[in-house]
Amino acid sequence: MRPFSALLLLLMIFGLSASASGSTRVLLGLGGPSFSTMAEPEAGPPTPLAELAALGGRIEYRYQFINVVLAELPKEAIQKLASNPYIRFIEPDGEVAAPEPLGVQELKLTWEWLPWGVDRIDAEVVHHPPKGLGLALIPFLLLPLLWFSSRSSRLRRAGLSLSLLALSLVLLLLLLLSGCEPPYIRIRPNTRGYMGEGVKVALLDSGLDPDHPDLRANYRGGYDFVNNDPEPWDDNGHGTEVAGVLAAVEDGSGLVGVAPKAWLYAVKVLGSNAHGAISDVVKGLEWAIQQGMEIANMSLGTPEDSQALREAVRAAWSAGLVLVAPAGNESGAVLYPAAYPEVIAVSATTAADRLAPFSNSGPEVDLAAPGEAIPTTYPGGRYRLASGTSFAAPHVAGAAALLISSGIRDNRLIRARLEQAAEDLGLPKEEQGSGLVNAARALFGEAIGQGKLVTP
Ligand SMILES: [Ca+2]
Ligand SMILES: [Ca+2]
Ligand SMILES: [Ca+2]
Ligand SMILES: [Ca+2]
Repeated sequence: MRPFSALLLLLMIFGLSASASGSTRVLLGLGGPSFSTMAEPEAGPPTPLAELAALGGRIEYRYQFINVVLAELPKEAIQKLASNPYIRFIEPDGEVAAPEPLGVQELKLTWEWLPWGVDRIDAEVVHHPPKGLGLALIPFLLLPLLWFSSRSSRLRRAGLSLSLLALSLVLLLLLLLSGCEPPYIRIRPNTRGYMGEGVKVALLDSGLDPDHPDLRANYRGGYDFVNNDPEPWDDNGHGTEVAGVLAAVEDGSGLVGVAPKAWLYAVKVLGSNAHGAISDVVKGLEWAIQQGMEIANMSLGTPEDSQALREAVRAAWSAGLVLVAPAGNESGAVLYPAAYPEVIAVSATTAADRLAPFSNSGPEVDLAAPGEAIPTTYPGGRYRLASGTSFAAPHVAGAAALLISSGIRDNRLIRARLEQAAEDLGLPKEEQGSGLVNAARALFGEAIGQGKLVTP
């Protein structure tokens, strides 16, 4: 345990959050010097679980991937249990929430729309790398126009036509040799596109509407830790909004997401009010590891540091997951879990490339992404404009999915690529981190791929 002041503070928190029955839910970190759960050490202090039982506590859940248990405990017993040398920490099961929702607006879509954020981070370039042929055709198309509209002499028209023809051929040759070159992206000819095909993304959120026409094809399952059932339906809307940004399908109607063929797994850890328990987020991360997820997007946060969540995030990172979370919407400090080193903290930008006025900022921000007036899916087959860092995070998670579908598997390398390829918006580092995420630069850029690894 930390000094006594911390314990006192803890007791105050417990005093406030304890239920009427006088018992409270805690996360217990087990371990410590010569710890063994097998047997009680002779003439030593009792094992923490034995002492927990003796004090009238009850284990609710034992995590497999970190040495932590979720327990119900009479609040008088907390101080007693905290002095057990085999208990590394004891903390209340705190609350997380989707960052405060901001104004939303219903959308009516008549044809398939490329959302501005997907366009801004050049995900569409990764989906369909420009072949360059279109550009070379322009002079060809100008030929008849020139011929029929020109008042010059036959000879001059023939001369101009010939030079246009030559220009077309030169352009065609250049484009075939070097590929098309939008600013700062160099794409070799015959580069194939990527859409996040089959990349497993866990959305730790309020669930997902599996019947939404723009999500149905990518929904692959999940779990509801709030109601303990295998149907993580969205009774809030937030999770469905996050899902659409990440992986709305390209099907000719509605919207296109950042990774339109990524597989979505809804891990419901937030209830109908978009609030949830730290213990459920930790369960969600355990599920994500066990189910072989490659990315976990956690569009949720809390200002309170939690040792259990910190250890869960570290274990998920070690298991190879790319972890992404929003900075938060309080115009304040970066929330947890985004603030943990293993998690990519994402701030939100506007269409004018400024920091969105609501976005949190600070030294923990790793990347910026579009987060204001983002068109996305909403339960009931609907569409909405949503604002918040919650919708910036899935831009980054989607870009990671595009990288994974191109064959890059190492989460350290994926993160390094995303950060090295980010576009400097000229904002302070506290606001943009490494810069605005850019999927095309991360995949096709020249200045990258040198294998510099990020080790948080
Ligand atoms: Ca673009
Ligand atoms: Ca359910
Ligand atoms: Ca669509
Ligand atoms: Ca971080």
